Amino acid sequence: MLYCLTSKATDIKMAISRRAFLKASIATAVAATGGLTVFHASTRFDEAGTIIIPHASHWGPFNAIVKDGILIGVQPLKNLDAMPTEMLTEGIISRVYDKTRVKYPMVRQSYLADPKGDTKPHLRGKEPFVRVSWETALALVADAIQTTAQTHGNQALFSSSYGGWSHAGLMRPQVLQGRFFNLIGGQSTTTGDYSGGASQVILPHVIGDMEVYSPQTAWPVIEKHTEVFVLIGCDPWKNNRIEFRVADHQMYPHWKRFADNGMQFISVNPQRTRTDDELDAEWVKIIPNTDTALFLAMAYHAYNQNLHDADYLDRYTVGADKFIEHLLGIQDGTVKSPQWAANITGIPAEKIIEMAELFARKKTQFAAGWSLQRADHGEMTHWAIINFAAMLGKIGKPGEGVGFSWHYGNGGMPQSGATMPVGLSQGKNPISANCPASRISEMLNNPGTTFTRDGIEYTYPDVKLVYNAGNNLLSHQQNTNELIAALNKQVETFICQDPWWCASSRFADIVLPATSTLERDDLSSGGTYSNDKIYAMRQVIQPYGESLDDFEIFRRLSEIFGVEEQFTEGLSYPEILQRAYHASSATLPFDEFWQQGHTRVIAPESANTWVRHGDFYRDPEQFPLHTTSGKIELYCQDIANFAVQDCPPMPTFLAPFEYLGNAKPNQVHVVSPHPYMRVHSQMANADTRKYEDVQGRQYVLINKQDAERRGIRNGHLVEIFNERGRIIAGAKVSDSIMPGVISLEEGAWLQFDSQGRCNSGAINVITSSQACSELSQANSANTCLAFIQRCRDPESDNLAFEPPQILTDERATPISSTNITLAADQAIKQVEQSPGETLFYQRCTLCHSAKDPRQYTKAQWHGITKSMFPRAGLSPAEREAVMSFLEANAKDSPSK
Ligand SMILES: Nc1nc2c(c(=O)[nH]1)N[C@H]1C(S)=C(S)[C@@H](COP(=O)(O)OP(=O)(O)OC[C@H]3O[C@@H](n4cnc5c(=O)[nH]c(N)nc54)[C@H](O)[C@@H]3O)O[C@H]1N2
Ligand SMILES: Nc1nc2c(c(=O)[nH]1)N[C@H]1C(S)=C(S)[C@@H](COP(=O)(O)OP(=O)(O)OC[C@H]3O[C@@H](n4cnc5c(=O)[nH]c(N)nc54)[C@H](O)[C@@H]3O)O[C@H]1N2
Ligand SMILES: [Mo]
Repeated sequence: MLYCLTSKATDIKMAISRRAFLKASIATAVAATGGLTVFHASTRFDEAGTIIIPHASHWGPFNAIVKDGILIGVQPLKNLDAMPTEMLTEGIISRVYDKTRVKYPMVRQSYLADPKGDTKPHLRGKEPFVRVSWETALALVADAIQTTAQTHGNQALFSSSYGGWSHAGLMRPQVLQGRFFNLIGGQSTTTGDYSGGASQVILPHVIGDMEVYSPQTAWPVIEKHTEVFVLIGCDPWKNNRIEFRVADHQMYPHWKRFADNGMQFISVNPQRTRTDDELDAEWVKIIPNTDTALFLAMAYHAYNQNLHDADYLDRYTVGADKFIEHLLGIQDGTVKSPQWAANITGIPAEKIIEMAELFARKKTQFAAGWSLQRADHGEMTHWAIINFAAMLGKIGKPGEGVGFSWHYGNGGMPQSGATMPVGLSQGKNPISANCPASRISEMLNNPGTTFTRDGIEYTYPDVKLVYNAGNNLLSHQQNTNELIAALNKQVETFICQDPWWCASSRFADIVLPATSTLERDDLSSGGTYSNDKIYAMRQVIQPYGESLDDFEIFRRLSEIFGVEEQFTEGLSYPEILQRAYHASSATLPFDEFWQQGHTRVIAPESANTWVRHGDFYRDPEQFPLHTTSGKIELYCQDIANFAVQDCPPMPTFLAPFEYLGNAKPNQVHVVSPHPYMRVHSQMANADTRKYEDVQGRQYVLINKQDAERRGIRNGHLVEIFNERGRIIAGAKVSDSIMPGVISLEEGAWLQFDSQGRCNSGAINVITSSQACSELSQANSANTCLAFIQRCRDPESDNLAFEPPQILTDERATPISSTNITLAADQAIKQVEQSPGETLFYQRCTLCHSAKDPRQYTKAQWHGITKSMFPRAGLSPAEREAVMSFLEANAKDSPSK
């Protein structure tokens, strides 16, 4: 495909000259890695030698500018992206050529020396890697999979590839991994996620949907009606900088308009956010993990002052009597008064009263982020907000009520309702053993023990092999030292598939280098809820080193196991992409779309007036919620029946295992928000880190008062520590964080010094892996106390972005693929599936949806499928077939 530069030429030249310094950094990277010799001229070159190739990413769509096979510039697309970020314009290009790329398949030295003997797992992350051929690497992988499955059963194979954050395309590694493993007898997997782990379990019982992944009231309704917009640990300005698919930042001008038109913003947060600055929000400082107390007290005050809406409670809720008794302290003797909450939250009682009255009087939209539920007893916080909003009679009214996804996926953009392209499916996993996403260390340390989640009992598998593709387990899981010890004790083979020497690659036994999306074709769409654009992610450059596409890696493994035909469905890679495009709502012919790089789907006019919970409010009899009662459950009998001690049946303030209320002298509370200049750990190695890092490390935000008391100044190195670990970070002294609280963004890479301190400032070295409760078994990353002091003895610069030591004396251990019989052994176990079951596993299991129909009740499935079916693009008949499968297998199905 040839491209002509005409009208856009000037723009591009400007973009290129603005990014001129990037050429220099590429040149440095090229020099540092011994020369980028693999970049042959692409067939897409035009005569001038400079070509533009459309691509798309979590950071937005863009034109890649390529010269002589090298990406020399990234040009944002103003007509599609309302606010391109530095991550797009500078980050993508700098990380693709960074020295942290994995150039060749690698095996840890002691593992390669004796793959089935003493592999010395304690040397993971410490000893050199040996470069091997793909043949050797895949033979080792296949042999480890086969031996493990034959010795311990397929349940001993574990996928830590829980999430799909690797990239924006259809060909996500964790999906391809699931697809491959499910063809050879399956693997143990994670269930739930880190993001909204607590709310996605409790809220279906309370309000009939997970809420955290649901569309929000359309912005025109907010603009017209809302007077007060309350942000509770919610930072849309930061969190919407990226998307799960392709960001386009279309909500940003609307947020600005809300503020310009006089909408009042109030932000309840231990730190002041970018959103607060942009929208001029009033900052109400709250002690972390105490939001439940605040909302209980406001509910008490509303009741006490007769500001509540008794008719609304009657018509739309159940359990108000019990909840009000709780507020009055009838059972526990504690009145949930503003004074009571003031002592817990640190917010003066008068302020609590003022807010309760303001929210009762004005048209108020409550928007909560998810960080508050990544905390001990995380189930309580969103629920407390729901109960307060219901007391005021707000849920479902235009411009009022609750929303738990304003900060995610451009919440507030009208939804097109169109079908977006969907990639390959994972298929059905024959293994039912699973582990809640954040409980991996506990699983490894306690094989065979039982646990409950949402009232169902499970048994932890006895895991011997961990496969990690497109996930940074060593960065994302809490309590890194505990995790490393558990992996070293229990896991015989740890495989990591990633383009970079990320935290996890370094601790793996076998590292399989994946191409980045720039090195292959793919498709994507955006935004998350609006679903109004489909993007081509066309190949921009040749694969780096010997890296292979994720699809190709799993295709080769499938070939070794004799299931290639099933893996590819007999289709070529381009055919799979074209099939996905044709199954979407797009009308533009594929070739035109591919040339142009995107196509739009227009949202219908009616989408502009959509109100979250609006149907229910208008007619609760015709549109009941999918809770047991069909109403909002202020007290929930289902939860009471589970009788889980640490998750009471109505919102209750329970002291977290660590918070300022039980801190030792000098301890601070550590919150770990998502990064402004990264997607988790992605971009940690990019040039853009210069904008945020302090002395080359993750920065920590600390209040002036706290800093002064400890002799810490802006730019100093500090050591943050507790009984779980120690990290070194760089101090940003600021008034934007309240005293007693420090904040470190999650996602730094790892580098331990000789004292076991992480010299890169990776937060999870000090966080706790304790579950937030036995109901959801979700993580409690934001429940963390630590000490902080000046660090005067760093041993070196941060070396997390130096590649590990690599040896080149290969000793190949090729293993004949004819020995691999696993798939044949398993094939006989495959049973026939109903059409609904097939459709469910083919089309409905991507992203955040549950994979096991038994995890939800029939009613809950009706709630969840409301957004799942349109996303999957099922016809009415297909929906019916899937629903009957789900009903027959739901948690409360009589056949279960
Ligand atoms: N730029 C960027 N955006 C992202 C991501 C990213 O990595 N980078 N990741 C995406 C993903 S996977 C997810 S799950 C979402 C996460 O979305 P969230 O969980 O909502 O986001 P966080 O940034 O963790 O936290 C938001 C705010 O909560 C505050 N906070 C922390 N603890 C408390 C508390 O106890 N009470 C109150 N009131 N506030 C508290 C923090 O100070 C922070 O300002 O973000 C998504 N968006
Ligand atoms: N303390 C604390 N910890 C947290 C959180 C918190 O708030 N606080 N948040 C949690 C949440 S909500 C989440 S979602 C997780 C996120 O945790 P992860 O999803 O593990 O985070 P990422 O850093 O995005 O990891 C994606 C990996 O995919 C790799 N990758 C990119 N492109 C490709 C590709 O094409 N192929 C392959 N094979 N790999 C690729 C990247 O290099 C990277 O290593 O972290 C959790 N951890
Ligand atoms: Mo997340």
